[in-house]
Amino acid sequence: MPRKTIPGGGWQAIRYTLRKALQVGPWRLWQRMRSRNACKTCALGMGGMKGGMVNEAGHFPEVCKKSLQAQVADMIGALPADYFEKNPLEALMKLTPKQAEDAGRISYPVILEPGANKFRTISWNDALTLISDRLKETQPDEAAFYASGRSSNEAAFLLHSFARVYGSNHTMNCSYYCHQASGVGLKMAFGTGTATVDLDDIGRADLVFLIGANPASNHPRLMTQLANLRGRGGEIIVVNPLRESGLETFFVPSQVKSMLMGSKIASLFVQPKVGGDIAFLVGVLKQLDEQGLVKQDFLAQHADGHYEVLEHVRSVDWQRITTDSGVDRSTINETAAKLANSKAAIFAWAMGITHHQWGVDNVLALCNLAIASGHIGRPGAGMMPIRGHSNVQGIGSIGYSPALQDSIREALERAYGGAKLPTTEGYDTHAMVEAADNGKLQFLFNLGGNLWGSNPDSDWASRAMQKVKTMVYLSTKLNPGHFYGRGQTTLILPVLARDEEPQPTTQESMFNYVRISEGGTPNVEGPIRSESDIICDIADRVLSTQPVDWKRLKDLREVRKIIGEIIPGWDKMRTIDDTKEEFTISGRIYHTPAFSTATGKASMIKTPLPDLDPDELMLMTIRSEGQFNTVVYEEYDIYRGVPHRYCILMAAEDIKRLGLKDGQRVTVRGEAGSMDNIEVVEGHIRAGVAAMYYPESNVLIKSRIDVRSKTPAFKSAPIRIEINKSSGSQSQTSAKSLS
Ligand SMILES: Nc1nc2c(c(=O)[nH]1)N[C@H]1C(S)=C(S)[C@@H](COP(=O)(O)OP(=O)(O)OC[C@H]3O[C@@H](n4cnc5c(=O)[nH]c(N)nc54)[C@H](O)[C@@H]3O)O[C@H]1N2
Ligand SMILES: Nc1nc2c(c(=O)[nH]1)N[C@H]1C(S)=C(S)[C@@H](COP(=O)(O)OP(=O)(O)OC[C@H]3O[C@@H](n4cnc5c(=O)[nH]c(N)nc54)[C@H](O)[C@@H]3O)O[C@H]1N2
Ligand SMILES: [Mo]
Repeated sequence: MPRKTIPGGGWQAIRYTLRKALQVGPWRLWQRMRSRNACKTCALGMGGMKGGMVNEAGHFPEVCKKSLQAQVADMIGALPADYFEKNPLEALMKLTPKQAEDAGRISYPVILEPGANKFRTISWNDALTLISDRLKETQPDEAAFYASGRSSNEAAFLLHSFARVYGSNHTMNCSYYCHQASGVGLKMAFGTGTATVDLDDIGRADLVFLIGANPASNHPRLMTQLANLRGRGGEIIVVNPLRESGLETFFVPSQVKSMLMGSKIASLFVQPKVGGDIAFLVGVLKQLDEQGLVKQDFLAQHADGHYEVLEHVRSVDWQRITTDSGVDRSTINETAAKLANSKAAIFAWAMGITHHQWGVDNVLALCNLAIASGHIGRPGAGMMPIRGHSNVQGIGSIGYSPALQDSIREALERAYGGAKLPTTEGYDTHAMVEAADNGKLQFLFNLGGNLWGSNPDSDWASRAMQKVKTMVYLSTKLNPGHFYGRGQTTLILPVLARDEEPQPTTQESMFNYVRISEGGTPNVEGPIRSESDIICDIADRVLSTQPVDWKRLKDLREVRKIIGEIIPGWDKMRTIDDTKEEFTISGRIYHTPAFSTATGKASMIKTPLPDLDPDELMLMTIRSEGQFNTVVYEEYDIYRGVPHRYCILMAAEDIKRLGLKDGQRVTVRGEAGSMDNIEVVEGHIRAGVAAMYYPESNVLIKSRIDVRSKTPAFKSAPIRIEINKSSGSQSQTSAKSLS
């Protein structure tokens, strides 16, 4: 029997909120939640000048468990002054992600020197001098700058522009491990790489096609929109190998009726195989074509490439489609009928689509379906990648990538007094870690995030990162990446979160909406500094004042003016400090079928079906409701009924086939490594597919990279199950798997 699962939202979410509030004081938490700052968690976006817990449409209250988790986590006390004295490296390496997170806010700079077994405190002056001296000694081509999407547009802009003036284009961000395939695919199809719809469009749609995403736990506020859509008679097609309970019924905490009765979410739940999405999408298109339901007039006027795509779709036979997708013909036909009957459909997706070697093809197959069914370039219809980090889209928009468009580079050179910026393309994230492993990286600067924890093949990531001469982290909290992803010399510098910054900053949501965060006062005491201030100080020490006066750029109004001048669609940023006007970036949302491609038409591009071994057990590494990426807040996963993180979720059929039992401990062997003492949990997952939690399971995964997006296949890793010879305790498993 599958374990008992709990539907999404509801009283448990409210009880959790109350418990969290008591940890830091309800009034104090309320004030923080209501402060005028963009929410720190996902990219759905809320807060900003309209006030905390308000969305861009002005709706209040908007709140979810995650935003509370993140807020409370930043408010708990600081690391004790003697923390590193008491905890040598060896002890730090035994911390689980949750223990590292719970240790407290980093509130003073520390350094780990070559050969030392303990971090020691270091003054800001000494830390910044050491960092700038090391940068001066390093060839710019051997220095890299990673950013996670947690930082502000201003800090990210300062860091990438400093790196380029210094001479390095190795500026990459976490999106290479996240939505890069969406950006690449959307750009190929429509000429822009982000959502083509805004928040209001969800209110206009009558169908949402939700594939490879679990918003019930990862974007809970989207669930209100989905519940409302069902409430007004709309349809939701969910495509996911795992029957996520929150995608069937969700209890929206802010709606009385929903809290009592629950809101139905999926009107059709399709469970494909991992790797079966393209076959399924091609099948739906084939059915539309066979029924004469493809919008031929729309294609003739507004699309390119449709002949080739339709020819391909016709050439794939039904047998292959149903076998490869694992979806039967009647479900494919039902999906096609719902799409054809819809007046306005939105296609929404997340990591279940991008985390594959065929990630870009997955996105293109979705675009093909949207174009051929005419659900693009109209109000209420279009593409909606459900983004991850709260500002991952912003840092990409303002140029945090290994290659700047020529026009932006030239504009930046002009804005920076004629500075000459490098033109060769820098490393993507995976290529950067490979360069480190090949001894080609001397210096690595991390603006937030947990690069080590987000990498596939943890042993490889440890080995590669430990070769780097100087490793610098700007972080709010500790995570295992600081210890396993250490360099020969490692500095951890404490930074303020956005609601603690002395100056306002900005963030961009997944709907291309730029918010202002007003800032505030630090939650904990200590010499904690703002990200942008640290970056300007380093830049000033390395490059002095010519041609750029970095000290002047400490005034973030100046940075916003430059961004407004050089980034297309961001004109309003120039005057935002006077107007306080939050805005939607122009040129990205398509309410008419005029696209940003060279021809102005949407491009349809053929998507081959991946060749997969049908007998292989495929692992998808996923998130639980109680974590935010590599940060673990709670060990259990209530939505899926999984008691702790060292579990493997499997179908009853596979459990039986392999001669296992629910609750049994096994060894899971992947291409890169293995994990012992993993508990088998029976779940509502399709046969042939298993699920485990990221980041712990990254020890198993070999880097199979999608050539176009450079994204590792985190959701299609072949594994084997072995019966445990010896059984140990759970903590031994975690320590072993990490070392
Ligand atoms: N609570 C919480 N919220 C978060 C985060 C978090 O860690 N915790 N992380 C943030 C970030 S950075 C991101 S990118 C997003 C991630 O948000 P999601 O993408 O929703 O998260 P995942 O758990 O990685 O995977 C999502 C779903 O994809 C399904 N899936 C896996 N493989 C396949 C496949 O081959 N085909 C199909 N159709 N489905 C598949 C899984 O069953 C799972 O339900 O969430 C953001 N919000
Ligand atoms: N196997 C597997 N691997 C994956 C994934 C998966 O689904 N499966 N998902 C991938 C995805 S979608 C992503 S986005 C990446 C995540 O990659 P990252 O963005 O690199 O990782 P996070 O876990 O979000 O980073 C957490 C750390 O950020 C720091 N931090 C928090 N807030 C701030 C802040 O305001 N400023 C600064 N400077 N630091 C801050 C804290 O120190 C915290 O410990 O992982 C990827 N890796
Ligand atoms: Mo992400």
